Amino acid sequence: MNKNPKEIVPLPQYRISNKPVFIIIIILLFVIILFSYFNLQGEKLEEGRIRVKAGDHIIGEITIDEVKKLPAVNKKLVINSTAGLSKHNFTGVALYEVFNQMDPAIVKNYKRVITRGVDNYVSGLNMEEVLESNNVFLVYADNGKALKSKSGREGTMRIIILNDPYGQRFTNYLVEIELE
Ligand SMILES: Nc1nc2c(c(=O)[nH]1)N[C@H]1C(S)=C(S)[C@@H](COP(=O)(O)O)O[C@H]1N2
Ligand SMILES: [Mo]
Repeated sequence: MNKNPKEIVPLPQYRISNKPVFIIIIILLFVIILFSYFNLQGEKLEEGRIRVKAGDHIIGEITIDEVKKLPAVNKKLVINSTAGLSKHNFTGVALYEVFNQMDPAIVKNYKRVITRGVDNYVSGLNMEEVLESNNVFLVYADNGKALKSKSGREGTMRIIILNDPYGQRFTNYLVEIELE
């Protein structure tokens, strides 16, 4: 490429001892490994998939496609939130059906159901409420349209509680359920 190789100015030759450079590289590698470890610990869960756990133990995961295969119901309701009244016609599945699909022992073994959204919004329910015949649903569509994720894409799920007219405990962008 260089037509005249004589124009290339040789780089100045610094005399750096190898040892401190080597030590710094080792320290940097260690820091990178440490950070990636903490990153994995606080792993960001993705919408469209729900992780069910009890303590540190992961009981199971269910995807939106698997939820859609369960017997679907439509639920009309009006949410009376701070933003005013909003009319909905949600499509989804009773939450206990989702638990039973994963493991029928879940509804017997746990008393509390803590729901978490991708934005870390946390809400709680008692298993008794979940087992009521027409109360807690895991929904994925509203007025026939797929629910939008936090970033506006399709394919997210939400908890609705028919006995809660104000909607505070409705967890949007659901990614995790913790059982106690
Ligand atoms: N993930 C998540 N879910 C949430 C909230 C939130 O901030 N994040 N707000 C709650 C509150 S206070 C209300 S009133 C309803 C609002 O429902 P909307 O998103 O359909 O307006 O969602 C509830 N669920
Ligand atoms: Mo609210």
